[in-house]
Amino acid sequence: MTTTKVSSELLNLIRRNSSFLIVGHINPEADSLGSSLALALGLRKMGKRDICVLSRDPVPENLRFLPSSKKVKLKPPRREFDVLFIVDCNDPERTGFKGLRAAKTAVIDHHVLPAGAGKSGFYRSLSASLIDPDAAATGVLVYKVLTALGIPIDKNMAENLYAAILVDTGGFRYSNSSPESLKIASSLVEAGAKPWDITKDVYESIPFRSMKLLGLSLSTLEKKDGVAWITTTRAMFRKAGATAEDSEDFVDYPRKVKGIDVAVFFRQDGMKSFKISLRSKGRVNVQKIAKRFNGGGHVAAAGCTVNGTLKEVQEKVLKAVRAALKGS
Ligand SMILES: [Mn+2]
Repeated sequence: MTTTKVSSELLNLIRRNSSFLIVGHINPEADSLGSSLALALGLRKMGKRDICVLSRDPVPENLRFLPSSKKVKLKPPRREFDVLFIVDCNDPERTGFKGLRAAKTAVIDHHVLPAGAGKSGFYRSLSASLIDPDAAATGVLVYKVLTALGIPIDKNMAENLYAAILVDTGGFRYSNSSPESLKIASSLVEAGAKPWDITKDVYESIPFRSMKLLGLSLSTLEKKDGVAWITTTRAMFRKAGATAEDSEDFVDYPRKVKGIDVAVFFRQDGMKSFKISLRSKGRVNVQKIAKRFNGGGHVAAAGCTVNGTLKEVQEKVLKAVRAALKGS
């Protein structure tokens, strides 16, 4: 059963059960972790004692400030839970785990369901769900669930939910910075979340090596026909003593260039292998471009891997981007 409103099925599922396994997606970010942790804290406040927050990948360094993030488990407990909550994704595969054990399953998420999902066995098997692609963050939905249950939002829940909404709205800059997400953020600040403290942890704690790598990469910036791009080579990673993780948000920089429609980031992973990140400012669907290279993603953010020399890869990818721009 899937709905975009907090349903009585979902509330009753929480009220009537006592053990909960909560899992987000692989490579978790603030929304996945903050939503999972806030939900766990809320359930605990209701008196539920058996709650486990699970993640396939460890909590990233810059999110270890999230209250109770130390309790995140990386291996599923052997026992069966009453309820499995899948959070900030809607495909069990995205959790990175196979065969998680629970009597009932529910999804809380704001991603678009895959085409034809309604007919699939997984969605039919759900006991309850809250799937609203119009929600700015899963944190918004968890806030609504906790509020509907009458749970007072404490400081620890507020910090987790504020971080979730902050990051998924790009620091309250993206078009999903709606009256609703701003109102909820405001009530989270009232509940004790400190915007500057959280901003410092999330945005102003870049490792030195990563900043050095950014400098090297930005020196490759080019712009042509509405496209801006930067490249990070293996030599740059070596020079900065950095790894792929340190270049996580680099595609945001060419996107900031005035007058461009598409930003591309070329990251060299192997001698002849490049990870490509694509961002659109709204005119082009970059997911379609990524799909041509067997990648995927969303309308405004997508990625793929392309093999070849840097020159070959850039020619191929930029040609596809230009074609998409012409067709738009
Ligand atoms: Mn999210």
